[in-house]
Amino acid sequence: MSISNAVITTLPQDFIFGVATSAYQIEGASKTDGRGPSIWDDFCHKPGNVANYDNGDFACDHYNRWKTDLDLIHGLNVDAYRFSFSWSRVLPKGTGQINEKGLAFYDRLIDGCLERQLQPFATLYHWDLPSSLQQLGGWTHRDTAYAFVEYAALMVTRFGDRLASISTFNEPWCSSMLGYLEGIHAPGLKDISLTMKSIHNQHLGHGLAVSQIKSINPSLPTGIVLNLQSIYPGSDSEEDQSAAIRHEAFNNGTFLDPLFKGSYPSAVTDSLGHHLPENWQDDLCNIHQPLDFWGLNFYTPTRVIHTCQRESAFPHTAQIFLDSEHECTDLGWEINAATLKELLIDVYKKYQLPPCYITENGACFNDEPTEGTVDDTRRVQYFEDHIAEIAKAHQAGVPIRGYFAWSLLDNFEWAEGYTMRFGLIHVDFHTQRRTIKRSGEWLANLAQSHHARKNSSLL
Ligand code: IFM
Repeated sequence: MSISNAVITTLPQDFIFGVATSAYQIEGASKTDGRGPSIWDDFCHKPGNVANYDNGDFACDHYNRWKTDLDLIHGLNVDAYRFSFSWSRVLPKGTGQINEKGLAFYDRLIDGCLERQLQPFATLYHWDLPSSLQQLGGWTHRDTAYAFVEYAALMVTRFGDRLASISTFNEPWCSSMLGYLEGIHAPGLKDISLTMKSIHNQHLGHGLAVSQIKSINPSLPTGIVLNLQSIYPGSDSEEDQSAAIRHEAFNNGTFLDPLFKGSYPSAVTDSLGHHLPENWQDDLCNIHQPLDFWGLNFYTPTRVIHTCQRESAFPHTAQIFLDSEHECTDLGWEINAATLKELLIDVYKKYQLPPCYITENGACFNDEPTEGTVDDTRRVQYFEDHIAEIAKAHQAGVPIRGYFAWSLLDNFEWAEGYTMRFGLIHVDFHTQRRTIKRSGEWLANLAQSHHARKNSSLL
């Protein structure tokens, strides 16, 4: 299988390819060299929260294997590596005392990227809040936003001059909706009032951190990563069409509007505004900051219907799955690449946005090695189809600068533990043996062809 030349040549020449990971999902070494606990350590160690009672204590042991893992990334011929910092590794209590050994790890990692010509794309927050901050209320407490600014300042002062970019948050939708509303992610709460507060305080942390980052290092490209939903009504009925509009206001608008317009959607404030922190309006100008880029993480479309159950809260919608009509991944997520292009075009129509990177895209298929190879052709097809749609979106005028495959390695997939595999590289979690899958080889060929095209046009 090979991606057509036509696709490659429609991507801009300075388009970058990369691979992505996050700290808690791969680092392990959860108690090593002074790292403090995070909410995910606490959540995993309570029975019933994570499949098989799995946890990130060892994960992919990347803390010890970073050098050979960077060699593997280099071997994939990609331009960039997107990773996240573990807040509690560098500030074990979230604020105050700095852990130099934790900073030294990221020093080694970033220098290791640069030695291998990999652009380091760092994310400050990929869900692993230091436990001490959760004890004070976590994201429901305004002080967590201020603690986040202190952490951002520390990281940018130390590393800003060696990073290719910094993102404040990865998928704040997940931290708040899955962590505070659905209770399936840390900290495991189910409360709409706490959810709205957690959303607002993350926004505030983002906005204040962006100003701080820019005052320390004005030339460091700064952005945020969102998992926007590509939303479709489950039927043609008027009820379901209105449901889709409400679902979009709640799940996308609550994030896009404050960040890029300086307001919340009125449908959201009319129904849920009383749950926002007092005087929330005064924060909007701090939240709405100019950004150099934003990242979109995309996996699957969302189909919704109206729900009239009496206990249902705004937006009064329920998600449905059309698994009989579309192929699905091993996590049951519908595969539908065209919906990525539609989302990109739609969101640029509705908002004034800076250029975008696809900061995550990938699929869960649990293929295992046979005779030393992992033949994950379904993942290759998934990547091909999605990159082809990205090229179409680019041709339609969407400013897309790059694509990061999720993920470099099979890793700790949150509530699914180690049961669900997204890697380009297979990990045997008993031996930590890495096996490059067919999708890894495919990405290496794609990135190489893209470089060849770039180089030939320079001749
Ligand atoms: O593994 C996650 C990642 O941490 C955030 N985005 C979605 C991925 C797949 O579920």
